[in-house]
Amino acid sequence: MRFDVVTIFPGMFAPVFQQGVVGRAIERGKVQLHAHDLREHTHDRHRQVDDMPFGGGPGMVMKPEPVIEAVEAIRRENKGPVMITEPWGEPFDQKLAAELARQPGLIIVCGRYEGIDDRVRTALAAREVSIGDYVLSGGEIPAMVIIDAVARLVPGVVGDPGSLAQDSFSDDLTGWPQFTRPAEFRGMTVPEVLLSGDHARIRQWRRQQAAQRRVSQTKEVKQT
Ligand code: JEW
Repeated sequence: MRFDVVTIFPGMFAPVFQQGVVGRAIERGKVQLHAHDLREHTHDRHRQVDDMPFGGGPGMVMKPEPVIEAVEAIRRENKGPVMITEPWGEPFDQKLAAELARQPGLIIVCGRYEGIDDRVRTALAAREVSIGDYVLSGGEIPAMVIIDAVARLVPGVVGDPGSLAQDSFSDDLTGWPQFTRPAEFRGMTVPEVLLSGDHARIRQWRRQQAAQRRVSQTKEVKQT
């Protein structure tokens, strides 16, 4: 699967995706990631990517021409859908990640400043996606979140298919408490059941703990 990102900060992506599961997938050719510098698609001496908002107001807006020219160039190589990360977009969740993982690729445009001229969305039939309800300073980190979540669903990216199945199983994103050696650390012990070797009891304990985690997480959300 091929990911193309359009950004004014292309250097942000390599250090993140040189590491870990996705980094290995890139090395093995399962995933391709290209971060394109938006400024390479300007034609003026100042390589200007932003301008003042029509109607007035604070800040700057990303100009449409460089973004559209960048995406048109990328589209010759990447036939996937165009996405724009925006705080008001369609919520990004595991179900959407699974849907996007079936595409041949994704083209993600990262906004900065006060956002992108809305004609970009219209002209490119772009899908607006949000990773959550908080204010960020740009679309690069949301793009990384989407790439990470989608890339690990590409066949062969996650080494042990068992851990993948467990993640995407029935929206159970919680999991159970994990422990490793030592069995006792500063007086804190590991639940006896996990040392028992009784796999039926372990399975039952994990299911029950995961359910309990979901309940306590829901309570915390309600309190705020
Ligand atoms: C996000 C792209 C580009 C995505 C998620 N927040 C905010 C905001 C900004 C400008 C104007 C109005 C609100 C900052 N911003 C972005 C924020 C994505 C851009 C500019 C983004 N949160 N924030 N989930």
